[in-house]
Amino acid sequence: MTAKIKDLSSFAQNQEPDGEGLSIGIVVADWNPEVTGALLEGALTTLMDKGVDRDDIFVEHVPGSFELPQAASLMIKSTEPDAIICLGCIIQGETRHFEFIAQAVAKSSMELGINSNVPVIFGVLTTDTHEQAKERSGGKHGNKGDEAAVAAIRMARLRQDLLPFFDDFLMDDDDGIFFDDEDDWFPEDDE
Ligand code: RBF
Repeated sequence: MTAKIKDLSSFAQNQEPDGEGLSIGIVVADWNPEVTGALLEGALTTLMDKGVDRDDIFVEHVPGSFELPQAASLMIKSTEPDAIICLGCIIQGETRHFEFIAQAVAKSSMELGINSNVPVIFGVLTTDTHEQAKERSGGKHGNKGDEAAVAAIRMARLRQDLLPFFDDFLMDDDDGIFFDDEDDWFPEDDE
């Protein structure tokens, strides 16, 4: 009998995300609130469906998407979640700031995740029209808040699986998981 070989992605897809015991932060932008409110609703419902306790979900609101990475950073420091979700809605037709805001938020969110080692999930809609945003926040294209919740659980589990192997590198007595400086990546041999 030939063993069925599964690659990592098929393995992950076949597994039901299990959120039990996780703590998740959500930062949500209040610009286009009917859209971001629906994203938040979707994220909360899915997190709880997958076993995350409501008491372990921390929600903070910010004025607009531009503020999401800053708030996510503050939340990582204060509540030390297993993952954090950024929810926002940037509509091209409404602003010539579109490219600046969208690119800044995407880049900063990714950098925050890499530098803090807490997964940061990008749940920011960037659409041409308000209609397209509605379709992706509980309309015919689903709810991207749901997808962000599943991504957060999967990345939190990945982090939990891999972090123990790197404890010596990642843990710092004063600052928890944060690096003080680049040398922490390559500690000198004591001898
Ligand atoms: N924030 C959003 O989340 N989505 C937007 O579509 C959006 N459009 C904006 C358009 C303009 C002209 C300005 C000045 C701000 C906009 N913002 C938007 C708000 C922005 O993310 C931020 O909250 C403010 O610029 C304050 O830093």
